[in-house]
Amino acid sequence: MKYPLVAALLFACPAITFADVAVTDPWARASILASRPGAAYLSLTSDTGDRLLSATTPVAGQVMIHAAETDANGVSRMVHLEALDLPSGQTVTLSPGGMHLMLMGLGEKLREGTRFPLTLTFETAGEITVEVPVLGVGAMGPGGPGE
Ligand SMILES: [Cu+2]
Repeated sequence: MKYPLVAALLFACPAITFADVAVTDPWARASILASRPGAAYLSLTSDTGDRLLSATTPVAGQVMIHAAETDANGVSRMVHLEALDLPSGQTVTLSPGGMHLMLMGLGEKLREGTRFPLTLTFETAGEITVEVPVLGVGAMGPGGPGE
């Protein structure tokens, strides 16, 4: 009699496709001045494909999704993204020199050793809140030089 097992699998499936973005290694750089925007970095993986629509945190007035673009003269500038596509099964990494979450209008400067909550809103997965540790001013990532 195998029906109970089939029923259990059917019930399990919706839970697998719902709320399924892995947010790994979130971190932010300490900022020198509150008047300068801060930056937060993390890695996002969605098994089913999703889109990061927005982010909020109590420590900043606004969080913007930025990419970095280098023009023909080798000058790097930041490009505002309305949303960040997460192709299914691929890890999208935000890191210094590339994509980042720009923390505009900081209430106070980000101090090394502190943490702040960051709420990410995804098209399919909905809201996911992570704790973001603040690393050193020259840090390149968790476990990297300058941590
Ligand atoms: Cu930026």
